[in-house]
Amino acid sequence: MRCSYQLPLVGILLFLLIPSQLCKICEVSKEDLHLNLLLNTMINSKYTSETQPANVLLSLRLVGIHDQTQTQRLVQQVKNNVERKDSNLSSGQLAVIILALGACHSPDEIFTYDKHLLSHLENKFQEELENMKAHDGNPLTNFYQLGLDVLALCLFNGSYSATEVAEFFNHYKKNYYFGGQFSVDTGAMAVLALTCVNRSLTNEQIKADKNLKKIDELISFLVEKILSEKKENGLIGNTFSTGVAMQALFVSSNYYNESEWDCQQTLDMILQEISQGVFNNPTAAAQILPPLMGRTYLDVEDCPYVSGLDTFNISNHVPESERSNSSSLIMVYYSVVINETYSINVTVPNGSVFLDVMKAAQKKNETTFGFTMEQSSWGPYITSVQGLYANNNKRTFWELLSDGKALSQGVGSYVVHEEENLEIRWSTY
Ligand code: CBY
Repeated sequence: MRCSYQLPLVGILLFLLIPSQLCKICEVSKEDLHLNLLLNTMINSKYTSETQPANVLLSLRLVGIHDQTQTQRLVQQVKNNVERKDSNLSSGQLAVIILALGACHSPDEIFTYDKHLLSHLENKFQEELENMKAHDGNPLTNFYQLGLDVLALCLFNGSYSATEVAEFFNHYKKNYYFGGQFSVDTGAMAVLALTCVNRSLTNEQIKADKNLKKIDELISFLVEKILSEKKENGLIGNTFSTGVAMQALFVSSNYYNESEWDCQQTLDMILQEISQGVFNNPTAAAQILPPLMGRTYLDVEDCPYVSGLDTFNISNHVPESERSNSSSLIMVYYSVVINETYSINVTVPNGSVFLDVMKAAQKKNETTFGFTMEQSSWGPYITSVQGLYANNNKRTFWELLSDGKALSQGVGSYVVHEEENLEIRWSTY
C-alpha cells in the first residue's frame, strides 16, 4: 500500500519526465482488516435516526460491497422513513436519502420514488434559499445540507439554477464558518457539489457560461481553505471532517499541487484512529469508508462490484461501544452557562458519556438543568437547556466544552473523565 520514494537511479530520469501520478495510489486494499471494523459498526449498530441507514446504504453501494439481505433491509428502512416522516425531513436528510436510493442501484431495482423525491428536494432547496433572503443569509438548516441538496439535484438531474448556486454559495460565505472557524465538512461538501455543477455545465458545452468562472473561483478558494486546515498528523480539520475533505481533494486535484497534500499520511492517521475505535458511530464509519477506498459521492453512476459482505469477517454482535460498563463511580463538575453560570457536581459510573451527566444533573434539579434533545445522524443533539432553544435564524446553539475547550464529539459519544470540568454554553456561530 505504501509507495516507495526510493526509486532506482534509472527510474529517476523517468520520474523527472513524468513527474505526476507515479506514487499516487492512496487507498486501502479490500483485504485491509480496518474495513471489518467499519463494516461491523455500519451493519450491526442500532440506528437511532432516519439518516443513519441511508448513510450506510450509500456508503456500501459506493464502495461496491453487496449483500442482498443487508441491502434489502436498508432500502426498506430508508423507504419506511421517507413514508413516515416525509414532510418533516430537512433538505439535507432528504438529499442523503435520494443519494442512497439512487446510487449504484442494480438495473432490476427500479428507483421508484425518484421523480417524487426529487421534486420534494427541489422545493426544500428553494425554501432554504428563501430563508436566506429573509433571514440575513441564514439558511433553514446549514450550508453542509445545501451542499448535499445541490449534489443530489445535480447528480440525478433534478432542476436547480446554476446561477443561483453560483450566487448563493459565493455571496454568503459566512456560512462556511462556525464561530469564526472554517468548517472543513461544510467547505468540502460544497466542493463536491460545485464540482458536479461545473462538470455538467462543461458537458452541456456552456463554456462561456459566466457561472463556470464564478464556480471555478469558489472551488479554488474552498480548496485552499481546506488545505490550510491540514494538521501535522495528517488530519484535515478534525477526525470526522477528514473523510469528506479527502473526497473533496480527490475531485479537485487540478486546483492544488501534489506536494500540498500527503494523502498517504492522512490515510495512515485515519487507519490508526479506526483501530482505536474512534469511528464507532454508524454515520462516522459510513462517511469514512468511501474515501478510504478511493471513492467519492460523485461516483454514483460509476459503480464497481468489489465483493459480497461474506468475504469480510463481520461478527454478529453489536459493536463494542466506548462504555466499559465498570461499576466504579467518578465525580465530574458540570455547568450550564447562559449569562450566569449554574454549576453542580455529579457522580456517574465510569465510562459514562456527556449525556449521562446531563441526565444526572437534570434529575437533581429539573429547573436549572432540564434540557431537550433530538436525534441527528451523529447521535443526540441538544436543542434546549432551561427552556432556551437553539435557533438557526439567529445562529444560536448549545456548545459543549471540557475545561474550556470545545468538544469534537456530541453528547452521546463523548466519554467523560474523573474531575473533568464539563460545560454547556449558550453560544452563537
Ligand atoms: N448534517 C448536518 O446538518 C450537520 C452539518 C455539520 C457541518 C456536521 C457537524 C458535519 C457533518 N458531517 O454532518 C454541523 N456539525 C453543523 C452544521 C452544526 C451546526 C448545527 C446547526 C445548524 N445550523 O444546522 C452547529 C450548531 C454549529 C453544530 N454543528 C453544533 C455542534 C455541537 C452540538 C452540541 C449540541 N447542542 O448537541 C458539537 C457537539 C460541537 C460542540 N463542541 O458543541 C458538534 N456540532 C459536533 C462535535 C459536530 C461533529 C460530530 C462528530 C461526532 N463524532 O459526534 C461534526 C461531524 C458535526 C456533526 N458537528 Co456540528 C463536525 C466535526 O467535528 N467534523 C447533515 C445531516 C443530513 O446529517
